[in-house]
Amino acid sequence: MERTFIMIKPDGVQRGLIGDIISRFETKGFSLVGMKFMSVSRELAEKHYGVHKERPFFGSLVDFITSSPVVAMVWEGDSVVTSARTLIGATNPITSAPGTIRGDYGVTIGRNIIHGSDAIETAQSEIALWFSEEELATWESCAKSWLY
Ligand code: RTP
Ligand code: MG
Repeated sequence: MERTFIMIKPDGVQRGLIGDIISRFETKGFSLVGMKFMSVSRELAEKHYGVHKERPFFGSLVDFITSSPVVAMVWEGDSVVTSARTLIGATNPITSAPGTIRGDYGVTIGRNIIHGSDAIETAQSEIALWFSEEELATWESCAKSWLY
């Protein structure tokens, strides 16, 4: 079953959006398999956003992610990587569609509420970076397999 890494960024936590965001993933039909509320070290933030290290916004992005706690999560389900990106919306909240998390709550690109892995391989490396195997709980839904 496919998994993705989702992080509610410091602005999502500060604005009280944790419950709403988790609810959107649950009601869509995905299963939570890992979650922790945590402060992020510079080392972890720099590794997580390593692909952007040459970009002009890298320093301010790392400053922001380490500024206040985040909620790190792993969600599981059919095509969850792509579906999560759809639920989240485009990077710049000014153009994210209404109904998406960023489209409903965001205004500026540097404060866009939430992160989601952008591909299956990225998801695998991000899950391994943020979680140990023991922190992930695999569970069977009591619903029938045809129910989504
Ligand atoms: P994320 O990785 O956080 O889920 O966001 P994303 O895939 O939609 O966008 P990405 O290109 O990976 O950018 C990572 C984060 O960097 C900040 N950013 N600022 N021009 C800018 O100032 C700029 N561009 C990107 C955003 O907060 C973005 O989420
Ligand atoms: Mg990204």
